Amino acid sequence: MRFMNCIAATLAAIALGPTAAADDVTPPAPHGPVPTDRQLAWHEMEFYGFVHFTVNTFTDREWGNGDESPDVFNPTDFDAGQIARTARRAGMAGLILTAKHHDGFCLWPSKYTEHSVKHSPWKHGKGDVVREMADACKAEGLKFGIYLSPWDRNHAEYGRPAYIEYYRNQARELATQYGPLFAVWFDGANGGDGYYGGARETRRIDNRTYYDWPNTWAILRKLQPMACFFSDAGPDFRWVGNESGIAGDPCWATLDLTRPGRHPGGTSEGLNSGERPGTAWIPAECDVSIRPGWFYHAAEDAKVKTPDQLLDIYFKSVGRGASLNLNLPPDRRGRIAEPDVKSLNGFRAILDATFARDLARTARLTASNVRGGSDAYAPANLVDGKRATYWATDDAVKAAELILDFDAPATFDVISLREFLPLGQRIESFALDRWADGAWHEFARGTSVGSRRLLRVPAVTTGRVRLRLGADACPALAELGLYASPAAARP
Ligand code: FUL
Repeated sequence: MRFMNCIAATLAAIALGPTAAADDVTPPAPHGPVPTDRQLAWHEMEFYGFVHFTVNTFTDREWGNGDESPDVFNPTDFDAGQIARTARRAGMAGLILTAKHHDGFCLWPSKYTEHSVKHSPWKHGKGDVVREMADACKAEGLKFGIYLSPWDRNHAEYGRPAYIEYYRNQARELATQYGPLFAVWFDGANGGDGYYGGARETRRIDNRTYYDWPNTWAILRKLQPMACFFSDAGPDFRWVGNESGIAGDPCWATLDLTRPGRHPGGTSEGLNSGERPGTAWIPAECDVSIRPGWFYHAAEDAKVKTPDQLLDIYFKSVGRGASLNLNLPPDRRGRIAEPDVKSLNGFRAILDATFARDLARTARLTASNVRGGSDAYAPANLVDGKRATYWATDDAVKAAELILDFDAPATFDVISLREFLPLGQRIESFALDRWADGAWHEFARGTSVGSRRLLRVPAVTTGRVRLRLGADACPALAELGLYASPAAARP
């Protein structure tokens, strides 16, 4: 009771008292590992897609053996514009194309191999899927990225040093000929049986040493400084440890790089939840296909994820601070099939309706503490729609509260929180209460926030909401939003 009085007095003082005009109040010091500029740009994307397309689309397989004839690659109506448009309308910010999958077939006319589109019947060997996808993404305002499988079941030298040179040459081609890349995706499936130039044998490699990743990354960094590199262990973003699109709860953006086995293709321990405090900022990506397989199979037309399933994935990936990489596999025409488009449209319509109106913007906000009493760190920053401004407290204040007062009772069932990422992941716990019958009643709680935290709750109707934060270092919160999904809005 005494605690409540004290909080009430502080709130009143902040609400009434003059705020020190304090442009000179220093920002909080960063806490723990922090993101690079390229990671911040990637965080802003939140939702993008994979495009799995190659000979497998025509052989009805998930992994080609490497002995497929280029003759099989023959889309009847390839339409990169339709693929990019579908992605943009679904709300995606970019697409990552399988320029080369494990079978080694290249979707661009690489000068380092004959195993590519140049020997396919498609466009009489004059086509370039990577070029068309890169251009279509640009036209739709999407960023473009590539998947270049390290495992190559076609190449005669796979498993030997000469293959690494080949792989790097291909990476250079892709990094120099197709404009800016936002991501290069290095898959963890490596080594096994294959065609290998006719040897048809099993080749095992040591994931830790064979690829000499630091030097491949260095080559690509120079050519594409803003491209984020994916693997099980980063360096820029990490696998989330499953292919079902579900991040852990919590899902910290940090990893401990000193853990044994923490390298590309290494252990998946700790990837789902991240590791705190961790030694590096390596946030999670949830990769999942809209269908059971990564490649298109007509037999899966009736198994496309429903709008509700996609929504659930969205809340468990983007809503847990990870990004969502949703695979849209083109069919044999080279287009996104109708069932997938329909499901994406339904999913988007629900998201748009949910996030159309932020009720927090209609409330009066009062904080238990504002850093230096300065407007620069005031709670108004939570509802200005900007990730660059934030509410922060004084350094000594690691537990803080915020109250939202509404003129009339508001009904919502979705809560959105974002930390100010350049200062690191500081919040350890949060809880939300509603005011009813003269007391606070908790209706939601959680731990990690990071890039974004979305919570779905049974609809709450109240005139007052309280957010309580517990942090490792004074919190820096960039957004608080309250929304009503179409379900909550229904009487
Ligand atoms: C896996 C691959 O083996 C699958 O074929 C797919 O590309 C998926 C995204 O990554 O490791």
